[in-house]
Amino acid sequence: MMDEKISAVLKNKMDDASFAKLNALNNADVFTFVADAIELCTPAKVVVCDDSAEDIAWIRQQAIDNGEEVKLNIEGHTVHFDGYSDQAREKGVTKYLVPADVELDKKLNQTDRDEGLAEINGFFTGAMAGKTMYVRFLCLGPCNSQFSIPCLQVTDSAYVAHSEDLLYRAGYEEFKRHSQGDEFFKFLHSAGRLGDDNTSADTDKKRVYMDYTQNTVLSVNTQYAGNTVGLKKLALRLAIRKADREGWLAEHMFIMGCNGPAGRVTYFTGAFPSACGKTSTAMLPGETIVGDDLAYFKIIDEQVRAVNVEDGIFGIIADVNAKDDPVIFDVLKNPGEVIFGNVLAKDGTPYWMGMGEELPTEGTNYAGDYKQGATGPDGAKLNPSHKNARYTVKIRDLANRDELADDPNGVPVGGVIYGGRDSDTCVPVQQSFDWAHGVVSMGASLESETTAATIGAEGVRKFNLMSNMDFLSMSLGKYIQNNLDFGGKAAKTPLVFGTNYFLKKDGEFLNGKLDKGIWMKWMELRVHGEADAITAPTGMLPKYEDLRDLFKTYRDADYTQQQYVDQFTIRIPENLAKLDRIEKIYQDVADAPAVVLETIKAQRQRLEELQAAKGDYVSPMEL
Ligand code: SPV
Ligand code: MN
Repeated sequence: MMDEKISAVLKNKMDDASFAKLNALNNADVFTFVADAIELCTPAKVVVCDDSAEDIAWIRQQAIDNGEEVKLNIEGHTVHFDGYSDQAREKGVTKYLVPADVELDKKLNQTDRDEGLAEINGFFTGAMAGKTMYVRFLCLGPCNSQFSIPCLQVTDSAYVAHSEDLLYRAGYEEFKRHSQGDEFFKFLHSAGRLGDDNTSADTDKKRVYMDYTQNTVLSVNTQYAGNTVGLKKLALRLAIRKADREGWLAEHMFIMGCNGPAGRVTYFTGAFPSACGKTSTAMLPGETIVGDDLAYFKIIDEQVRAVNVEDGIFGIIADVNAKDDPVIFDVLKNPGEVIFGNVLAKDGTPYWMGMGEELPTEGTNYAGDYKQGATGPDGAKLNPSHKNARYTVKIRDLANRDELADDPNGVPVGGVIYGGRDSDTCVPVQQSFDWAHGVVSMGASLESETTAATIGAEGVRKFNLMSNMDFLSMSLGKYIQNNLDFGGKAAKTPLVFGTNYFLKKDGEFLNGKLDKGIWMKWMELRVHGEADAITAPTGMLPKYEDLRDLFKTYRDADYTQQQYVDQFTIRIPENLAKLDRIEKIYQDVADAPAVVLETIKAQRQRLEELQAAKGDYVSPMEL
């Protein structure tokens, strides 16, 4: 039975149908969260949606009717704009709310819980005046599985709610499967006061606060999906803590199937910082996609298995073109449900940089009206589309969706890949010596040159632990230890690989965009012990002959020994400098597992020995 006071708050703002949907869940925690949100944000009305096609279509129409999305010419396509100063995740205002008696790792952005709540609740007060509050139920991971985490999203943005329909599995029925008191995640979001252009007007008061003690995330005065779509990076932070409590892993990783010889499919997961080729690896032509951004891992029957947390893709659109990314390009050019975000729109057609077509010199973009050569409010030269412009689609609209993408037990993981944007240090692909060497020297040593996916300067080399640094919600040492331990729990530990798609020589990239498909084929063979490798100080390298044959078979390309030597030369000074940087970081992590510094030390020793014997730059042919 619902508490009378709560029932009165709810009934006051919603019609009988909405109230009945909420009431049927018989979950006091849900009732309380929604009632508290109503009292705080004072919306004009509240609509509760279930999993029905009717409710989902209604949400999409709301986004169009209220101007958050505008229809484009192709059936099912819309465009959405975030404000000029709301184009990426904003780390500076994204914080954990930490109770007074708790110490959270000092590398994590945090604030006192009581102070943070007081501040953000101030911003939420009356934030939905005159607006509709949408109450949505979704599910992280496949429904009705041991991976499922039910989620409650309350938002005043139909765009956010619509995005979630594309990106996640519907979860109203999932809530019914759970009982009162079961853990679920909850998200309260308000875009806040809107300007004439329908974007958040008070972005100086943008805040994203994680109240992990309550499994709650609060987000206000922002629309950009990375700050607002609760189930994406906001939930990841909660999931990392839940995984820690329960002995599994929540990672910032894609999952894809690679086709091996004789119809074999081998699954890989991969962690890459934003805008480093993660999504394009996940959707490589000729292979199959399970997910492109978030993965949960559990041991089932002694096997490492992973599920896609999501059901759609919020992908970077810049440089997506017919030649390099044919699978997604096809989706973006044909009827079906797509939200284009922060692109250039002209006469009902979306355009973006690097699409392989000439762009109009004017239109509407992330700054409003756009004309070539114009500058933004801060004086910066405008791009036609934002570098972090995005598309949102359902994975099932991709031609190569893997047939196990919805399997409640996930897919078996053959290999784990760590890759960053690195112009001068790491070889394009190598395998670690074992799980711990991979977790430490590849995952826990991941660095990447910054991109437009977060606000700040681009091209600066940044440490990014397992590409999960932005989302880490517990101590670095414990998180690494959890990863180390996890591998040991399975009968067969996945192999670990490091990739680098961005290696340069004399200022030029050494690899083409589709070369990653060849690295994938090599890794697939390694998982089954069907390709040899050369032992280098940093890991095991492919042999020239194997790559040559793979390039010939899959690309009909002649891969020369010179290309191989340029790409796979061990650059010892750069590798040593990287070890110095990483070592310095871990010397400052009090609970870093001992194996971290030991692994760094051993790697340095191997590099120095090789340097003494053969000089600074050692060709793989000399190993
Ligand atoms: C990323 O930046 O890693 C993304 C997009 O996947 S966001 O939702 O902004 O996190
Ligand atoms: Mn991501």
